[in-house]
Amino acid sequence: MRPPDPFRYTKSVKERPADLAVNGGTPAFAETLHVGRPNIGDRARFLERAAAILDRRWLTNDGDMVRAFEREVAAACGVPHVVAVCNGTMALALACRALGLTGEVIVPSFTFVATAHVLEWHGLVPVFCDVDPATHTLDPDRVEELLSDRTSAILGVHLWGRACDVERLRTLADRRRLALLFDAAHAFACHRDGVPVGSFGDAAALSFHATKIVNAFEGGAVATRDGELAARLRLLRNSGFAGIDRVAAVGLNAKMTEVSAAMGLTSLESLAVFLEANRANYAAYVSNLDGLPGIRLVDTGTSRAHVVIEVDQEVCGVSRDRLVEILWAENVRARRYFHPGCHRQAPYAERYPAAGARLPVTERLAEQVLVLPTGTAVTPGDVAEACSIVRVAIGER
Ligand code: T4K
Repeated sequence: MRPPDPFRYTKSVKERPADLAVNGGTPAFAETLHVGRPNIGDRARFLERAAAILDRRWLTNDGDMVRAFEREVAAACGVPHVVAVCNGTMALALACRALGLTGEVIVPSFTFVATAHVLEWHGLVPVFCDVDPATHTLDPDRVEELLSDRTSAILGVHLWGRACDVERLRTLADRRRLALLFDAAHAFACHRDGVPVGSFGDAAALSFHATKIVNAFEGGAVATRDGELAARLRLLRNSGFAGIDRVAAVGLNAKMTEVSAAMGLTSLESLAVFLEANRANYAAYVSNLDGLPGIRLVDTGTSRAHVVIEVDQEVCGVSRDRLVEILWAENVRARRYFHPGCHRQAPYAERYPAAGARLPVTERLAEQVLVLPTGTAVTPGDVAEACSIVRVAIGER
């Protein structure tokens, strides 16, 4: 006999189809359950830091809080250099510029659109590549097929915090002297065989957006082992200023503010609490979705900051989109990240109308993937209730 599972909940308000809110039942949650509800650390610590910032009258531009945040993030990523910026998009943008990318860049289409937009914004050509069906990250075999004389870099995305096949991508990049950049927006506090995911590649772009496990309201950073690259990034984030009135590069204003860094530092102090909440919720999802036909829980990064399922309509009889309607009616705001794939969004859809034909895994995932709520605003009991809705929706009760 199996021992009792502490994460398995037997009591739920949704037992039969008539209970569903789409069929006239009362919504399961009075307060909406969001994907990406921010984790809030110790308020008193944050307010103390905010007061210190005001007292110092140093609000932005490489202040003490930003420097302290950079040190903490560098330690967590196991790299010597971290350059904090205003968001993850600017982290990617500055990294592309600092690495001197030109021509074509291989990038997955199954990602947040900012990954592709950054390339487009720089006048680079995003070459959309398919992903591995198990990990949802770049498929190195498909990458190899797309390399050309115009390729200057591979931009992999550690989607859901799950590391790309970093060894094979490194081999491909080295063979052709390409830059290897990672979008690690989802990967802070994730490890691969004990190695922080943010440490891979020539550089990794992190996001500390409100919805991320550690947040700085808005924030981002580039992590790298390369001191010269870090120095270029520092120039680029501050309009190219190399001294008080000497401009040495075409930079932008990508600076992180002190109050953002204060939130980031406060958030980092509670990281263990956030991780514990994610792990408990993930265990509850594993337990309560166990054995549901046509529902696959994806093995996401070790922070478990993302809970991702694939819904196979052929097996469970309900489409992902119908499941979204059912969950939203119950006040569970599950999200269709990253539907419909960058290649089907402007301006890429018009430019590459046939791209879908060489992206079969992306096309399927864009139709089947659903992201479910987790984080400190969600409890294992909420998870059990949300899973009971899925069960009833697919006729498993
Ligand atoms: N690369 C990848 C792979 C990424 O996923 C992202 C961003 C980036 C690069 C770029 O990093 P950043 O430049 O954003 O730092 C969100 C986030 O805005 C974005 O950061 C994130 N990825 C993306 C996956 O999701 P939206 O428009 O779906 O999120 P939003 O702001 O509507 O928030 C989602 C839910 O979270 C809301 O329904 C409610 C809840 N929420 C949100 C905020 C901001 C709250 O409860 N409180 C809040 O303060 O894009």
